[in-house]
Amino acid sequence: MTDNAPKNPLTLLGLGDMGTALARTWLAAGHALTVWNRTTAKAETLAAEGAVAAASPAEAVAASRLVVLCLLDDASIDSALEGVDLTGKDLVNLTTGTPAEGRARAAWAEERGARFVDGGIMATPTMIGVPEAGGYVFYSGSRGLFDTHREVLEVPAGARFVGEDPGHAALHDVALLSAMWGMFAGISQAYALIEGEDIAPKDLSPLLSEWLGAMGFFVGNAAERLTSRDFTTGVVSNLAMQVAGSGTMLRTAEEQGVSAELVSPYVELMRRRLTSDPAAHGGEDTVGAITLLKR
Ligand code: FVH
Repeated sequence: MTDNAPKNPLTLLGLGDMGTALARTWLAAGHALTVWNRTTAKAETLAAEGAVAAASPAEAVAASRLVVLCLLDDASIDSALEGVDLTGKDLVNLTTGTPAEGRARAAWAEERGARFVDGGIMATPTMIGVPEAGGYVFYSGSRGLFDTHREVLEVPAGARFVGEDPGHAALHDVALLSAMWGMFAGISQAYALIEGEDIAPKDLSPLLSEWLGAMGFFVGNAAERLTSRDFTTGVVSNLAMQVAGSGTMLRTAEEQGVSAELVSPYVELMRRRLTSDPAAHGGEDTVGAITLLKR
């Protein structure tokens, strides 16, 4: 192969913000890329940049063994691939979904004679093709598919294979996003508390960043305690104290005229753990409260 000969071909279905960002990295890396999008104008834009615009999903799928999906949601996959022959294809689904949707989609692909890997993108479109931005994609499902196409999959962002259960990429994705939402909720509460006071958000900002960094130890602490089921050894801030302290947080919100709706569910969870058996749980780490979440 000469230096400018096209590299491994692939097909991409879905040219929204994320799909377009992915497509541009594969084109820039010299891959022969066939694209399809429901709204054809987006495919024409990519065609002007070197992709081949297919007239239909069937034509796009027929063009390459590796077929990547980056559509809005799981339902849009059915709508795009209804009746399309997937025999012998390697399907990589980067559409965000639940673990159950990932597993059902894997069975659906297998019934149609395709190998399947589900993906969870841990990046925004602006992080795609920018290695220093730290974005990556969780993959799970067929190890054989992943190994065959790893090099192509690593072009837009890092690739982390998290096992052969096709639901696990989505589960990792949602676990990390859930932690992110919790963090966003806490940060939102902090800024709401100072609103209207003589404290500028830009002055609180570095303090918040520093504090969240210092409190990052909770991630590893929780993992260790959930593994050992030891919630009491070496506790530095126990549950009884945290629950007592939460009263101050709630009263401060009240004084500042700020709703406590973002933080009160976590306070309630800690309180429930404590009141279920104060003698047993008062000296515990707050990690013990996690055990109440599983239904
Ligand atoms: N953008 C982001 O920040 C996040 C980052 C993490 C991963 N998500 C997920 O990536 C999937 C695609 O997201 P997106 O940003 O590209 O989304 P849109 O710009 O809204 O594009 C949606 C594409 O899906 C096509 N589409 C929608 N419905 C259908 C359908 N029924 N049949 C066929 N295609 C459909 C849509 O086509 P069109 O509107 O242009 O015709 C776009 O190509 C997504 O799962 C995120 O959760 C992104």
